Amino acid sequence: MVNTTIKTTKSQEIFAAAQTLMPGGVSSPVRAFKSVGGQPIVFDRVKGAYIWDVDGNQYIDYVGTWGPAICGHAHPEVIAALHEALEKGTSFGAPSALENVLAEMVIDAVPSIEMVRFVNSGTEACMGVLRLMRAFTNRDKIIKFEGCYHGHADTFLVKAGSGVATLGLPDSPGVPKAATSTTLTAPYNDLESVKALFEENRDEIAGVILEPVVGNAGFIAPDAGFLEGLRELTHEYGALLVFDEVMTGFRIAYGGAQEKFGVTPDLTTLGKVIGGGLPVGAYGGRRDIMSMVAPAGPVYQAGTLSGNPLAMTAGIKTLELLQKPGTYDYLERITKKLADGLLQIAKETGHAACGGQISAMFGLFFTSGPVHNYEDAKKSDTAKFGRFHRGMLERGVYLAPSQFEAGFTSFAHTEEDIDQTLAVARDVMSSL
Ligand code: KE4
Repeated sequence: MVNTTIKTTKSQEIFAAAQTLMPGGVSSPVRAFKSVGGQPIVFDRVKGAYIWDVDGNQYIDYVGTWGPAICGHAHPEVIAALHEALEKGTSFGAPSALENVLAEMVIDAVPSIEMVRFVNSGTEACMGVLRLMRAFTNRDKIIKFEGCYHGHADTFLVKAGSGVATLGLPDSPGVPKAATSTTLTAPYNDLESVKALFEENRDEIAGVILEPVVGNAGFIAPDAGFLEGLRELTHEYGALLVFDEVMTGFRIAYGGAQEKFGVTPDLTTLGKVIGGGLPVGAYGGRRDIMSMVAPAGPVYQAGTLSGNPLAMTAGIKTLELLQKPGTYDYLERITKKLADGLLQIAKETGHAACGGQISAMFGLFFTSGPVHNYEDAKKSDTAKFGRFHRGMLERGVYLAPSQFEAGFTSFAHTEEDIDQTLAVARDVMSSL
């Protein structure tokens, strides 16, 4: 057993102070390590596939600031582009050519998007798309799936994933019944339950919103025919199909899960990767729908820092880097090696486990599975996952601090990083 007591004195000091200043000591709940136990490490700096904490410990990073760092952290070309942009100011609050550039790149890349609106987070993107789908159809109800997370706007905080699942929050206090009375939920991968909801709420459902590959209940892939089935059902009942690709956009493929699976929704939300690590979200889709957004149409949505030049610059450079030939083949190859390796090691060390990967997104559950939905995911041994997480952390591998999150690779991760990660995993799983 490698010496597993890493020095985290400074992290502990800083986090203790943080807890007196900010709720839970964090700016976002999942960072608090509540479900995996132990204290979070405090980052000092990141570069490529690596993190250094304030005590000088180095880690191989599989969170990648929750998705944006798909080119590796602080990519030199992104940093250089930002330095140049900084000289021209940090925010305009007015049109800039940079917005045209990133908008064209997004429109060219994502099959469903003919027009796009930039906002500052995935939550904002999902809020905007919710209002728009209701305005376009003149219907109020929506269908979401248990375990899927679409940001923290009231309407979506129903059986949500990510931090809500992590903290076991059934539904957050402070959300009025009126805000969620129009939110219908179904188990992921269950077309029959969706059809039943449409039958029971005929002509009242504005649309169906989902993560086309789930990352917020742990990693759950769509069953064959699920996405196609939703496309048919929404057409049949005059409802819209919305892919929340905040996590999967430009990660599952350059054109997102909708390109990978060949199913085109009516509207798409984006975030994370398109900001290259700076705050950017977006929603976009059919021109006839997007033309309803103010000031072109009556659906109001606004934002002081939306489309700001720094975030646009980081997004543009990140997408340019992702356009390099072979990028997604590389991501698929190293991530498959990692995911397959973890499952093989779990088997060899006697742990029931299942999981998988698609492109640069992967996940592992400690249950024999299979995991098709959130109920299945909740049957996994989350306590064992917590011990696994801590063991990996103490040996220099930083995994998402929750069973109900996905793992992310980048094209900064090398074969050696994967081999090192698997060697550490074997050590940890042998002693779980
Ligand atoms: P943000 O508001 O956090 O930028 O995006 C919300 C969101 C919307 N849709 C999907 C599919 C998402 O995954 C997210 C945010 N993802 C979480 C991680 N699972 C962000 C991490 C956090 O909450 O701190």
